[in-house]
Amino acid sequence: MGNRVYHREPMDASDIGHSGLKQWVAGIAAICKPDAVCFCDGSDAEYQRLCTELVDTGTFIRLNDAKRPGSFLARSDPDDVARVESRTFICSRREVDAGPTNNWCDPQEMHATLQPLFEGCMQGRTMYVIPFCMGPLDSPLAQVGVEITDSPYVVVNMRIMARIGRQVWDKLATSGNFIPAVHSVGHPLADDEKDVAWPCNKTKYIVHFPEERSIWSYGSGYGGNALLGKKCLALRIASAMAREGGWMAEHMLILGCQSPDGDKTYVAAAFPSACGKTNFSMMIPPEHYKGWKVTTVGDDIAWLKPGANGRLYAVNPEAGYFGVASGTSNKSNPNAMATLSRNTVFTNVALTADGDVWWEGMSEEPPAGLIDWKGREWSADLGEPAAHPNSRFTAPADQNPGIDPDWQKPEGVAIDAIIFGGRRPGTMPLVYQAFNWTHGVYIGATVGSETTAAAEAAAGVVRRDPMAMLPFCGYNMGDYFQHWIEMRRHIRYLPRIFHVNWFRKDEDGNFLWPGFGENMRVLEWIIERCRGRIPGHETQIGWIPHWKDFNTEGLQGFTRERFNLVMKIDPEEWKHEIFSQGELYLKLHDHLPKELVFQRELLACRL
Ligand code: O2Y
Ligand code: MN
Repeated sequence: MGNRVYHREPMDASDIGHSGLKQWVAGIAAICKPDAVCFCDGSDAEYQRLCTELVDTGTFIRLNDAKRPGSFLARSDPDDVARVESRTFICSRREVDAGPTNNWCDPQEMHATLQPLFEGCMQGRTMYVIPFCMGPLDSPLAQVGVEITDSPYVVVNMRIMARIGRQVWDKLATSGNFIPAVHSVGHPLADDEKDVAWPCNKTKYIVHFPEERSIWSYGSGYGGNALLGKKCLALRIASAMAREGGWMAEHMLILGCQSPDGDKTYVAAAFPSACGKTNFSMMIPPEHYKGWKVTTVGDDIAWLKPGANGRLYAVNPEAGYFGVASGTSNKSNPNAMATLSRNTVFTNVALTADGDVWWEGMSEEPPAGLIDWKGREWSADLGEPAAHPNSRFTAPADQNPGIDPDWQKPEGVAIDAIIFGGRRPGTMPLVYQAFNWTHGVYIGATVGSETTAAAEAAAGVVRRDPMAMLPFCGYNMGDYFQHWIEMRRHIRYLPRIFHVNWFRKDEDGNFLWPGFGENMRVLEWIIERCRGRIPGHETQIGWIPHWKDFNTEGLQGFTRERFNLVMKIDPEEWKHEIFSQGELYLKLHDHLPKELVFQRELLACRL
């Protein structure tokens, strides 16, 4: 193929005994025509070398080692700052299998579209081959992928986000299955052409072939578009695999909660993006919760599978956090702040005069002398935030002081509760419990979040995001609901299902619930319900807490009147809610399970 293969201790191409994989790599190299091919060993030496290269080429700024050891700042192209849903495709053979909520294209047509884009796209660059494992290496749920990329930024981030390198080469051995994932920033370099700090292309494609089980991504170097183990594999491809294999790939955090009696309960929770998932997964109970402890298994994705004992087990397929920096502070999430105190890659945050990082919400006052995410001297007069609102930290999960001791247990942790939630200024009480599994599926399927002024859509509109999976389900959403309903037959001890809403407002637009660590009070009620230790109050929409069973100790100003407001069920608001669900139901009508149609009818009758 005429490409130079780096011979670097301890890994080179001759170490790879997997002939199918080698053939695939050679084929991709023949198309993309990189200057060199590097098989990643995942070692610390390799990581350090790549970070130094990224500093030398201007992609990374090394942060002050005394303040932020082993950490770097990257600034992306201003046009490459987030996942691009409009350029994300599910290319199943039949359009109906992608469903009306995904962008679909015929697989052959899409391959024909991608082929010329990938032709020679890595010229002047090194092509990295990253073997990665989603899930603990020895887990029966683990899935191996191999990402080919021309972005050293991606290699460095993948090393934090997944288990990569020699351990995965060993797992693959000579013939192991893997999910091929090809990524290019789409910015070939002509002879002597100088590279830019953040190469990318205006043309972008993030493409999934669920039947082939492959991923192709072109034109973006950012987050979910480029770190292909995360949303692409662990959600879109995995959700299609899970449907066939009788398990579930969900956009859920997993946390453990230990009460003073030593009992531990694990819960999984799905909230749409920007509803505080990372904060909830790393919550620290308030002062008076002596003896209570919350631990993190995962902050974003859960793979769930029924165990032989009839319980539902969950693993976090990831090994790091790609968290939103903006808004993260010692008040909102002290464990996240500790996690990102070292060995962290920051993207699109502001740089302080002393070589540290800052973002809106980290402190009340911005420090003097900030350089913003675009590399400009920042002042409030610019009228723009210093950090991009979607600025990110990539940090290793094992640096989280609240990491759960069993977060890497191969079989996962047994889940007792599933929580759905959204950002709802009205209608939705602080917490309620589904009557049963099918009712819970209906609650999850109708999850919505009200759009904020920052979102593209008009503020105040409820955007439906079923199970928080709308951008991440690799097949027809109606079939996905059916899969949820069918899982009931495979789980003997079904988790209880709840809905929470931290965002309810009073008539003056003030939040009724303080949020953050106080969410522990809601979690306590949920856990006590799962353990069957307290009665619920039956309402038209589900079970809600009795005032006497809801722990308000030490919660200043939270009177019974306020409790009644935050738990209020207003039949008029609910009629509107049922009506507004109609849009989603209509969109999915031909694959919508009858059970969900009946659940909506039943709710209407109860109201
Ligand atoms: O904007 C991106 O590329 C990342 S989106 C993301 C990243 C981490 C966790 N969750 C999300 C999400 O959108 O749900
Ligand atoms: Mn997410």
